[in-house]
Amino acid sequence: MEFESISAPLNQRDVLAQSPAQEDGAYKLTSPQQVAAGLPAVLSSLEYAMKGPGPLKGLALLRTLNQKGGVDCTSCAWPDPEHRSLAEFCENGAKAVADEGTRKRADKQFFVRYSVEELSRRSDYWLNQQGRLTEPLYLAKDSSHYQPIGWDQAIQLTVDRLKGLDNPQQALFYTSGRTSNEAAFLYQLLARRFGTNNLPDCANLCHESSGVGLNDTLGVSKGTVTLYDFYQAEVIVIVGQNPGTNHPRMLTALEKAKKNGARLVSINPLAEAALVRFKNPQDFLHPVHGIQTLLGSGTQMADLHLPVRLNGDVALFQYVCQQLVARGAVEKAFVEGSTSHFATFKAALDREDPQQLLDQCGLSAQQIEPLVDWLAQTRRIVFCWAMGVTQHVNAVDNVRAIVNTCLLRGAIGHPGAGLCPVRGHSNVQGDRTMGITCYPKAAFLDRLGQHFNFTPPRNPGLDTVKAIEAMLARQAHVLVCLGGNFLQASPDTETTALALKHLRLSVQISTKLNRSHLVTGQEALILPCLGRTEADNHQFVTVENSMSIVHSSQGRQTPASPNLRSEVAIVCDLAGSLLNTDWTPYLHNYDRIRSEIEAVIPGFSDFNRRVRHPSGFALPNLPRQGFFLTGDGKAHFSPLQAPSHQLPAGHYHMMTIRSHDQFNTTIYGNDDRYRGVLGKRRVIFLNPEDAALERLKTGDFVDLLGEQGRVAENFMVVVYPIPPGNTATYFPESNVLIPITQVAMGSNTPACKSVMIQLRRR
Ligand SMILES: Nc1nc2c(c(=O)[nH]1)N[C@H]1C(S)=C(S)[C@@H](COP(=O)(O)OP(=O)(O)OC[C@H]3O[C@@H](n4cnc5c(=O)[nH]c(N)nc54)[C@H](O)[C@@H]3O)O[C@H]1N2
Ligand SMILES: Nc1nc2c(c(=O)[nH]1)N[C@H]1C(S)=C(S)[C@@H](COP(=O)(O)OP(=O)(O)OC[C@H]3O[C@@H](n4cnc5c(=O)[nH]c(N)nc54)[C@H](O)[C@@H]3O)O[C@H]1N2
Ligand SMILES: [Mo]
Repeated sequence: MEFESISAPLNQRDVLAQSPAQEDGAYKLTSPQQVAAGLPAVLSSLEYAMKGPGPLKGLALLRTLNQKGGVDCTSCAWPDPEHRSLAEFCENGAKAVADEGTRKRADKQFFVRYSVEELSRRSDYWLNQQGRLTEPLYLAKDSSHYQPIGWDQAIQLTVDRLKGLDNPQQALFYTSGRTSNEAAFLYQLLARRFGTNNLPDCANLCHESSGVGLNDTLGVSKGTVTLYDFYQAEVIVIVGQNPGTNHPRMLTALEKAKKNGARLVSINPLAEAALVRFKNPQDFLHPVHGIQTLLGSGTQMADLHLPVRLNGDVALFQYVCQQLVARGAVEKAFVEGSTSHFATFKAALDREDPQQLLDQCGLSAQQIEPLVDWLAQTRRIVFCWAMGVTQHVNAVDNVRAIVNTCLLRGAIGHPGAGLCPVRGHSNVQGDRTMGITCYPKAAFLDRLGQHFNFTPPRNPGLDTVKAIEAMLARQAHVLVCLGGNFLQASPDTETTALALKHLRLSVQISTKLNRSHLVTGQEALILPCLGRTEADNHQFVTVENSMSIVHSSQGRQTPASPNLRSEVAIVCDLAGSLLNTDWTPYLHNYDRIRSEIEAVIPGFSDFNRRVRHPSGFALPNLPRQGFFLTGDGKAHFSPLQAPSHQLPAGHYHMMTIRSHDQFNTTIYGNDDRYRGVLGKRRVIFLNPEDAALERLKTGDFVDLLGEQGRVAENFMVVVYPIPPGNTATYFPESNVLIPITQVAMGSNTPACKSVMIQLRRR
């Protein structure tokens, strides 16, 4: 290659790793909303669809979203119902496709105009607003600007740098969860044939704790319910999840469950709007219900809200289990026949002092009593959870505590019951099924090696946190990212930025500009790819939703630029020169990739025929039928001890959460309508008593001080109903405060929901 080879120690570009702390523009505060969705959601969907792609394309995009034979929504992994509405999308799904379908372009001229340093001084919101990437781009060592590069050269440069490594363990292959099954399968094969299991992914930052907790106890790392179970359930417990913003279509299922008589319980430090009341936007399409919905006050959602203190969930569930045991509500036949380790669990439970458990979770016995009553009355219970459970130091114990409660009531293995970790990214579960993991099971590697006639690496690879540590220690030199925004999704922003700057080469396969394109290795490449809504040479791809249904997704929009390639094509091109193999037959016919998947991964028999069924097909799920894949074939109870949280005076626990106008690190807008904060993201939600103690009021400004000198500057105080001692900020602005060493035991997921901070008035 003509590009010079690299030896210099660190990329010295003066780039900002964080979105600038100065936010301009007016802001407005309203009281937190009680009703989610409704007319404002419909109007917001239309506004985004019109504004980004324009009216015609906007409506065309919405029309095919989540329809049979259409496009799988790129927002969340919530499943599609069998009978679909004409508008089977939500406000945030509309934002996601509008964002991808935007008319704006960050093209060649754009990158001539702005240096990387200048771009880094713009906000994350502004970066995303610049539109779709159109050409492959190269940032040479010590140069200030990206420059266009041909596809062949870009691929060759990546391959040269990979081949130049001392050993394959110095390469990292990250995946975000939007990648199709087909691209994911080939990508992990590429990494393993190259010789490494270094396949960190966004699930390491997300539901890894669920995977570990469920695998330990049930022998599978996925949930056990289908949508049908929601409709049959008598109690649905939603822990640490904000579905109104992050899984809005779940509300339709919850509404139906409520109509069928289910009781909903929300366990959450915040009274999130959608769990209070909901107006189904799909009802607006109905001639009679439309008017009723418009005029009415919506469906009451949670029958009980338990404002648990941050990370008080183990204490709460231990208390609930004690109460169930005391009432004789243990489902004896199930516990004796289908579970093991009950005695050790019970012994640990007996050691817990009930009053201390109540103190730890910050709730009274009276508050919790209805939950115990309802759980004691039925075995048709569904437990749902998301990031409020999985992003704590003891997150795996959180999951085990939920499983214990579920097993005690025998709430698994029959309709209307089970465990439901609600996945985030639309194909994060599918990517894992395809082998995107740094901890592959031996049986999977055996089949992969046999089928493709090679010896896969057996040593475990690096997860996302370990990958950052390896970059810091200069033990990893090339990072390839299939989607995502590695810098802003990871904790400890400045540390992660330093790690990235140690790289020789960083390669981002992306649709839109983000900060990971600016804080790079000495050399960097941007390889622009098709989005899921765009036509890919008449091919369809497949995805797996949160309930293990595999189905097709086919984009039909004209690609944002003629110079984009599909993710599959990019992986095939890389394989061509890296492995000296010809993968073009895969590229020309994705059925061939699916045949390989069928040969390697159980549950995919007759894949190409079955996936052509308009609703797709369900992967086998034995725990759902009451068969557990643990060593002894039983579901395991876990002995637990609730953690205690003694914070030094003047310290607070901070959770980092999503606003209503973002998808992870993609900021669509600066509003969080449901929580009543408009036009501002650098805010900290503070309990009224704590605010009084600190002599702070809404509108005051503070700096947030983390451990070991970490600082996030210039946050506006919003006094808010949140438990005392707890605070909340939006991710990724406050990621700088999360120590890279603060991770969940057992899953190594960054503990983004209990960061210790102090406040400093400005
Ligand atoms: N529009 C939109 N949709 C999305 C995303 C997005 O960013 N935008 N992201 C996608 C992804 S990748 C994911 S993983 C999901 C995330 O979906 P969520 O998990 O709903 O996302 P968070 O905003 O992190 O919200 C966490 C919730 O847990 C609560 N919580 C925090 N700590 C605790 C605790 O200790 N105990 C309890 N009981 N509750 C707690 C918070 O108050 C908050 O309501 O959403 C997916 N869908
Ligand atoms: N503090 C804190 N940090 C967190 C979290 C938190 O709650 N708090 N949540 C964590 C969670 S749950 C997750 S899942 C991670 C998310 O981590 P990631 O998945 O790495 O991040 P995203 O923001 O989803 O990635 C957005 C980028 O993906 C690219 N992209 C979008 N669509 C496509 C596509 O179709 N193909 C390709 N190749 N690229 C595409 C765009 O360039 C866009 O800028 O963040 C984690 N980080
Ligand atoms: Mo996620």
